[in-house]
Amino acid sequence: MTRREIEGRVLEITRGDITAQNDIDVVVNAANAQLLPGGGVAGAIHRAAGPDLERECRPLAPIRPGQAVITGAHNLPNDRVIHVLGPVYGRDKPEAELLASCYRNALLLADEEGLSSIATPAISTGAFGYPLEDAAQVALTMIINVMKDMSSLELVRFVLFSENDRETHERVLRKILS
Ligand code: AR6
Repeated sequence: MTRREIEGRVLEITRGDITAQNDIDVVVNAANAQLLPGGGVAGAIHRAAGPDLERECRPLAPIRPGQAVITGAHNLPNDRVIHVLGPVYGRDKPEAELLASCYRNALLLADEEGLSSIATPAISTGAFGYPLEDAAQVALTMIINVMKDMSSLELVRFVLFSENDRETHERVLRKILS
């Protein structure tokens, strides 16, 4: 885990499971448009949260690429879940803008809700096929940009599923900050 102070806020990069962030107020779901369980992050989040999450999601669907909606977290160890729809790489364009919007909208929504910490996986880099290093560049640039506008949010944690993905994000962050 690495921890950096940026604009008086904390940015962490760590390897882990998005459903096991016990000390975090809100976790981000890499959702599908219908806000259904599916695979990857969405599958893991719905499994851990239980069927009431799907029930709460139903009237909020469908969502568009870049959009963020918030629900309760049910059996997850958090207060809330923010569901974002990342772009499908090669199909939803412009993909970098849409991916950046996911992070921007998720962070601003959490801030509006008065939450103090958020954890996010690497949106669009699994089933949606966004190349990891390009996605990391887009995500970290936008997160750093939004940090100066945050009022209640004090901690943003990027949770990567593999050591290789964590190292890539760490390297990209060093490059952005240098
Ligand atoms: N914790 C943290 N990261 C994870 C976890 C986890 N438990 N599981 C996977 N990852 P994906 P997408 C990583 O496919 O690309 C779903 O089926 C994974 O290694 O979950 O936005 C939905 O229903 C990858 O780096 O999200 C949608 O249809 C990243 O999280 C579609 O996939 C995102 O992988 C969304 O695709």
